[in-house]
Amino acid sequence: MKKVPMWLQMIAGMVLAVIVGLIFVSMGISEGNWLYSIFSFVSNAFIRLINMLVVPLVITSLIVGIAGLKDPLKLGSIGWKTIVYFLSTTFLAVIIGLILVNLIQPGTGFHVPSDVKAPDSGDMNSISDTFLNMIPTNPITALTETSILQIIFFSIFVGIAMVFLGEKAKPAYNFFEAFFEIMMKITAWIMALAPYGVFALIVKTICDNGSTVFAPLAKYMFVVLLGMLLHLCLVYFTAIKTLGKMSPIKFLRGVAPAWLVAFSTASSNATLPVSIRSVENNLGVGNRVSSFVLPLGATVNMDGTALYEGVAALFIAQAYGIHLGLGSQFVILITAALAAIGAAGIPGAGLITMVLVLNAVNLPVEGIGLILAVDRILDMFRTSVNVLGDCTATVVIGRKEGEIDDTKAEGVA
Ligand code: DAS
Repeated sequence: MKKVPMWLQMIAGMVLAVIVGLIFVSMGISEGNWLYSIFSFVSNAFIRLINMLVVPLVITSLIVGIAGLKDPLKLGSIGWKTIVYFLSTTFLAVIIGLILVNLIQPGTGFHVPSDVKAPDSGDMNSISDTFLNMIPTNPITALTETSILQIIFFSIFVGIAMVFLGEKAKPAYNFFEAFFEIMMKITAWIMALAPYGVFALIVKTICDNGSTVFAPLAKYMFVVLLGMLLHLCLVYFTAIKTLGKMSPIKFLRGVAPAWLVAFSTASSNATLPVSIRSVENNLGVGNRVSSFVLPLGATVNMDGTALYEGVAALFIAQAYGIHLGLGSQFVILITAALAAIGAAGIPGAGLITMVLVLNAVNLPVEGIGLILAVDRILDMFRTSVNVLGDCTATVVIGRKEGEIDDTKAEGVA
């Protein structure tokens, strides 16, 4: 019998969960009822499992991704251009997301009952504190206290040092690589539980908030998708045209195999072989560029995820009726970018690192329950944007390095 596609299973599960949730609401089932307790237990357990992954997955993904560059010479002209391009597009993505979520306010008017206190309103010195607090005075306490920004900061240093140490760091690289494989296996198991976790969360969320939850969720999805579309048109197409000296339509057609695989797998890592083949065979990008930019990009360049993290954090704040000042939103800008850098190229990674953005501005981690129901659908779109961002980088840097053979791209025109 033909396997039902994942996306169809997901939508069917969500519809069923909504029906069950509405039946529970009509029966007056709420907190205190044994049925409600079962769904509450399953959803809380699932959120705790996601929390469990954050630290080990971020550490191993970053160290292996950066140390995997192997050749410090690659950190030469290609390296620095790539890092500047990656950081610029990531911050632009978060800025686009923050502008939209402040303008459209998808979570406003939908108050989740909670005694969560509003974080201190951000002011200028909290911005310098954000940067200072990123530097761990003790990496071990950063681990035990789950100071994710400090963990990311330290992991990036470890990865770069391993690149320069080369063979001397081989044992460490082998350890972290094996640990990353272990973490990806555990993540895959936990993500396999997602349909059950999402089902329980939808039922619990409807029991807690009634059917009023749909409109804000739909608006939240609209803001994320609109933000990614704007990022594609305003940032990527401009970069491809002005810096890559290539037609955006030719580019999109050339990398179509990559973003289609990214959409269906929701995994940048799984798409990597297709991305490399697409930019080399269809756009004429040289292997010297693609073999550096794409593997690094699949690990640290996730513009779709960064935009999503910024929007989701503010949506949760709005839903809890918490006003975040400019300083706090600046903290979100930095942490959403770092959360995207720390996210692994596997399904659900963006949701996992979401925890650090919420922690950074004292937002309740349970807020993830509000967005989890639609996360897998958004993951497919944000992974597509992540992969597209990596591919635009190869065209822009390839052009700067004189590593694009336009004759190869002719057939794609
Ligand atoms: N699924 C991740 C990726 O592979 C992105 C995310 O979870 O945000 O890029």
